[in-house]
Amino acid sequence: MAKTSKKEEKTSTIKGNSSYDAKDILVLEGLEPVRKRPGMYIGTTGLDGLHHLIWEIVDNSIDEAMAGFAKSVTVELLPGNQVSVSDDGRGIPVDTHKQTGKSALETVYTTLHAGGKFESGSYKVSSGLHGVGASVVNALSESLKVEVERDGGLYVQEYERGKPKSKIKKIGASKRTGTKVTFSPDPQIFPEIEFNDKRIFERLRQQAYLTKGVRINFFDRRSNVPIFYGFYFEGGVLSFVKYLAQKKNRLHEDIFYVEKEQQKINVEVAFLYVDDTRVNEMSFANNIYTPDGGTHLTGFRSALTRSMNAFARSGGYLKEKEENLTSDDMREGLVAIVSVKVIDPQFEGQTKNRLGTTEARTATEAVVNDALKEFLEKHPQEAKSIISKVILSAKARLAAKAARETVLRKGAFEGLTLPGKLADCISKHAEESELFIVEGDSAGGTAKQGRNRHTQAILPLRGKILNVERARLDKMLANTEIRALVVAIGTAIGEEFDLAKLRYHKIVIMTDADVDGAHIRTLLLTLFYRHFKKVVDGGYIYIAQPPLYRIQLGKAVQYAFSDQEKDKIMEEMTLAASVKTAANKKAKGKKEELMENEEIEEDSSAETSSDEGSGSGSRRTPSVQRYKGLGEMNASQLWETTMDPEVRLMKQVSVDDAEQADKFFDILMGDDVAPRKSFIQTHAATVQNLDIG
Ligand code: 28G
Repeated sequence: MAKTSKKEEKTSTIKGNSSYDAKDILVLEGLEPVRKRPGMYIGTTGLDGLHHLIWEIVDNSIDEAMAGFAKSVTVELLPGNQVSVSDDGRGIPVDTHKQTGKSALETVYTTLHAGGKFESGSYKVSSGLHGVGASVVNALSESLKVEVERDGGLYVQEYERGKPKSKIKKIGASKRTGTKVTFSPDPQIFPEIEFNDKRIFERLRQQAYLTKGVRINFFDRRSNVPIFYGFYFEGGVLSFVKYLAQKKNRLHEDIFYVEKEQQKINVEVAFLYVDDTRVNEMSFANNIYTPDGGTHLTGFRSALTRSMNAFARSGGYLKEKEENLTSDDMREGLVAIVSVKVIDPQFEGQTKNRLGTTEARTATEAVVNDALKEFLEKHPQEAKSIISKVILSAKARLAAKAARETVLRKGAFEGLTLPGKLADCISKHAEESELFIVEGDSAGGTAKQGRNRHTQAILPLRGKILNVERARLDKMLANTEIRALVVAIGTAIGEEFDLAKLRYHKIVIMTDADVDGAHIRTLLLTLFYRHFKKVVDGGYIYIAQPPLYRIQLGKAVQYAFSDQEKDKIMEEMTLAASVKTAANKKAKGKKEELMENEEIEEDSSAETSSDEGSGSGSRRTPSVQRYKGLGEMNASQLWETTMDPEVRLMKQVSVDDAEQADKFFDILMGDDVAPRKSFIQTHAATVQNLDIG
């Protein structure tokens, strides 16, 4: 293609017509610039841009649906990189315009930005962010065919690289109406042409949620076995929220939903709370995703905050002296869709990912305020669940704030020497050093004796801290023992945190297998999660796995880490013993054997003393000891079962584990006894080794 100046580009298509002024020239620009700089119109000529062609055409069908004329849209991928899109709307007008000598259809498909952005005062998807129009798709297709059914006829016009092959023709009769566009992207423009069916049908699914009542079909007919997806959602964004929350635990049954027009803006919002700390909030303007939010999202958030605070106050959930719940408090576990449709949306920001239209804020805020007030009044169960969740988030926020203010002052941990209770390791290399945080002074003493003092350090923590402090996190950091731990870790805390200063690359929590042990573990994990997240992220935190049972037969000793394992070991040992018994039968009398059989221990929970060194060496029944705490092990037992790197089991703590602990922290450690009790009861079955008695 010959190089042309900008001026020439603009005027090149307005042949023989001198009555247009500059403004019209822009409107009636030809398609050459599109083929010259496709990136300007569709972003890239990579796979993004390729798929963009489909979105452009589909958007036109969706617009015809939103205008109330099309009921269904069908997208088909055909062999030979052809795509076809059809709708059952009115059909693009085909009659020839007197002045231009062209049909509306041809004008739409051969001129840039034709048609105007908000001609009939209706909402349009296609006027949105990219809204470059069908002519751009035409320009970038090696072939494109438009079929229109309207006014009793079937009309067709074909193009090559944006140029009509002939005038529009009526090729038959039809009683139906609608538009069908079939095109194949130009390989001269797109280096790679490979449509991704998943990408297409996920987008269509989203569009179907956002255009309720419209059916969107997708066929992939590229191979012998066609793939079909059909989307139709009567519930609109309510269905969308249901879909997003599908695999989550809902905190309440009924989903909030409103759809209303206000100040010529259509507002559609649905939300639900799930048992999660993350937010899943998506906003759309004219069916276009706005990842950076904007005025509509701001409006939604302020309505949510305002309504919830009003309800929490009037319902007595918030005391007079307590401060308002914040917008952030509302977000944990929220699954929400905010969708607005405005006549002339303004997108802002570098990437135009944010809605700027001011009226969208007031409209969304007003619509959600009214509807939410009513929802909370009519759904007391929902209201209670939501408010409780939000208040829990607020409490966590206040606790964290208090902790920052009181304990995390600059230099609060500066210049502190290593705590006296720490039995440090000899090595100064963090990579090989391990810190065992041990529950209780007595187990601490045992661990000190049993350890490899070259690489293993021991820090005993008194279990008492729990009962004394009833550990709020802020108070927790004020506790001398916890401060000792913080100093021992070496990274400092808050603003001064420095992972490079971590003194041990394994920090091992070693607690008893009972309720107190579980509490201390939760407390420590929460501490690490909230204040040493990078240490958790780095995989430096571990949980020791001490055995639950010691099983002995004669001089043979085995350890079991679960009830199942204990049963298996018992069985194996007994079997081995009976083999031995059979061999012994010949040597010893039958009477003795019978006597010994009566000693078989069945009850695993009964504590028995082992007969180590009883001298006979021929006992044939294992004895079982259940460890209630680390203190019941001697130093060598603790080493060989729990601390020896060669044989020990240790669980590396993931961020998810720590996040779970953080979630349960307030329940387990908080002042309210009732929720803690019910939590322990409901989770007892899932928590291993939890000794409630
Ligand atoms: C199948 C693939 C993509 C479409 C229509 C329907 C009308 C239309 C489309 O008109 C031109 C200019 C201003 C009115 C509008 C039909 C009014 C009356 C339409 C589509 C005409 C655009 N009858 N369906 N365009 N305006 N579907 N699907 O492109 O004056 S585009």
